[in-house]
Amino acid sequence: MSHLFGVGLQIEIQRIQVQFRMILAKKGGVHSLATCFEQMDTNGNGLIEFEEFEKGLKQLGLFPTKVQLQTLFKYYDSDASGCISYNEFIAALRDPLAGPRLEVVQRAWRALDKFETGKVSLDHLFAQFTVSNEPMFIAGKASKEDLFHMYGFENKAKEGCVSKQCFFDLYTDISMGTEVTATFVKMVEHCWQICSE
Ligand SMILES: [Ca+2]
Ligand SMILES: [Ca+2]
Repeated sequence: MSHLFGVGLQIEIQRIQVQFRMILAKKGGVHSLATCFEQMDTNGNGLIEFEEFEKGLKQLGLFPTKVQLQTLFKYYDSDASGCISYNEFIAALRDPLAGPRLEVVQRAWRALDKFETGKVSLDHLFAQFTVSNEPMFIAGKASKEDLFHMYGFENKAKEGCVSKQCFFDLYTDISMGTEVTATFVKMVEHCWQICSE
């Protein structure tokens, strides 16, 4: 009996998650994740407590029941510390890369990490990084350095290298903010010069 109840609850929670993701995607993907987190964290301590989580979801038009809310909160709070950190928040809301989106990121990584070491140096990334198709670059609003910085590779690097996991996480975030799959694929192909033709 409790098992059946559990399955029903899981489906409800999935439904809430889908709605939550759709709201965030409409607001602009990964950038809205950061904004959303800040707005939910009303006492500004860098963590989302249970009450903040409940209020925040309500403000977005989501009204889970108390049981759903508790389950959802536990799912987000993966280390069971009693509050949701920013990393936990992002991890819970990420849409995994799939289909052509996953394929193109895999292709980009293979082109960068030719010897399959699982990491690529920042210097090599920067050398391969191509911005000639970026609207901000074309408009003269951002340099190659600016754009590289916007991608956040330096922040993710350890000892001057970006790991495969970081690279995929970064593109998972970018993918969330890019509604059309063809646009995402083209962007990655141009960026790393792996156009298929
Ligand atoms: Ca807080
Ligand atoms: Ca936590």
